[in-house]
Amino acid sequence: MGTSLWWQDAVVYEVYPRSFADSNGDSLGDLTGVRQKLRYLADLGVDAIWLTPFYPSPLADGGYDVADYRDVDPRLGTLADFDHLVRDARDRGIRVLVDLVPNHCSAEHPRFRAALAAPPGSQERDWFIFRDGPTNWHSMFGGPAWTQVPDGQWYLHLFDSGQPDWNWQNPDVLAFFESVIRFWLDRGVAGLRVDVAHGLFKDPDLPDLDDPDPADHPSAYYHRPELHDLYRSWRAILDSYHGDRTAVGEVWTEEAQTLRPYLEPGGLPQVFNFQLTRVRWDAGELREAIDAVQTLAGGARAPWVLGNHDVTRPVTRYGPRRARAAALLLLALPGSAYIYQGEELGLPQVRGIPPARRADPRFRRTGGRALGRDGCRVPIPWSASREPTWLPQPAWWGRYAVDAQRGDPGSFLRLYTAALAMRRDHPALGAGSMAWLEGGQDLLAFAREPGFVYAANLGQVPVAAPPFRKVLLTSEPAVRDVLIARGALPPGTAAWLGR
Ligand code: TEU
Repeated sequence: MGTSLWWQDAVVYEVYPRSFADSNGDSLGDLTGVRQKLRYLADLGVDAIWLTPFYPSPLADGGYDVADYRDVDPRLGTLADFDHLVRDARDRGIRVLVDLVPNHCSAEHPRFRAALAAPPGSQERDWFIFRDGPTNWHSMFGGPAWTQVPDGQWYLHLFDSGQPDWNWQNPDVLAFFESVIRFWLDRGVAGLRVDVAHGLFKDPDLPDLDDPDPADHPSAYYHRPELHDLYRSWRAILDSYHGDRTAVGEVWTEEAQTLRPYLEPGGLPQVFNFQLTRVRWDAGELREAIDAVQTLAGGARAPWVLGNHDVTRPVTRYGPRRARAAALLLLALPGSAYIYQGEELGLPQVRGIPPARRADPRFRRTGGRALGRDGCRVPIPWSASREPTWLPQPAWWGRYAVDAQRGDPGSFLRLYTAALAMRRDHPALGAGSMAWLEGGQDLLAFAREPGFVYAANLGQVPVAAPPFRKVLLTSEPAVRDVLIARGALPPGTAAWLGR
């Protein structure tokens, strides 16, 4: 479809390194573990991987509390291991993206330690947001967004108290992050995923809010207009490097419209659209959500996402059968798509993690009222013989093991692998356009040129599929015969059709 830049139709696989692959048996995944699984990722057929934070961190928030932006957590490896991973990935045609965490750092970061050691009003404190009294803002993880220090001042942390917010009004903070960005681009990464990209700048007046939980609406701390000059400057850095580097902002919004200013020309190359994580498996809701993205910018600039390390696993949200139909939707939509590790195995959310083993600050800060996100971060079952892992794998985890799924034509892994292979070959897939096809109210169907149709049955009884010449791929193997014999799609299934 005349795609010019690799990221416009890339399938990117999100790796949560501590929960991916453990190369040294210490029950924690590591960078060498990722490198040892590059063959798996190449066979699966992804174009790139995004590594969530692997930097030195006291793990107040799974590594999103960064103590050193330019190093590797010694438990996960070394910078040499990182370079080795990038090199071997390149040899397999896989690009590497790293996570940039600019809204906050770790309370153990040397700059924050220096701020604590310095008096109120000092230059050191000006790297963060210190005040004599708190506002009424709440932390995203529960409880207040401010913590008091011994001399009486308070510092802002939109997330955990171990994650102080940087002061983006301070030019030194800008310069610091430019150097961090260059550090990783110089090491050969293909791009950055920008954490809480709707955060960073706060209203300098730090006002109390009418609603102390404004969710992801524009507010005194989210979606500030100052962001866009910053992102234009980052875009210029990216563009100054060889090889079409990208950056994808993690921008959560209540309404798709709020994404608009991020998608103006010259800003970050991409921002996620989380539409598919926010709506039910309902033809009307999905169609509206997809249209909203298509009208704004399309999936090339606003990649599609079914799940990530922050949201309940798709299999648990939809049920396994519909999650397979959703996977075919994700990979048929125009533009780029992200797959979170384990989605290709159909892993469900793990509910029964013992409280003492839970690591998510949201669990801690809500006194256990919110279970938090550990349930989608349980390490990948590579084989049916379970190994000890930092978040415990349930007894039934082996059922989802990679080695078991490889030989099973009806497995999730085989479906994802087949879909990704077809997506590479089929001229209609990847970037481009789509046109809805009308059918009954339970049919979600669209055509892409040349000659491709996605059709899903979101209802409870069989529906007639749109006219087709050929069945390319079905969410369940048995659906092929039903389509050929009766032209019908059973409930909860989807197909890729040639016409
Ligand atoms: O998540 C961002 C995040 O949690 C918020 O955008 C939040 O979802 C929303 O505003 C609530 O309404 C990122 C990481 O993906 C997550 O794992 C981290 O915990 C978080 O940032 C803090 O770094």
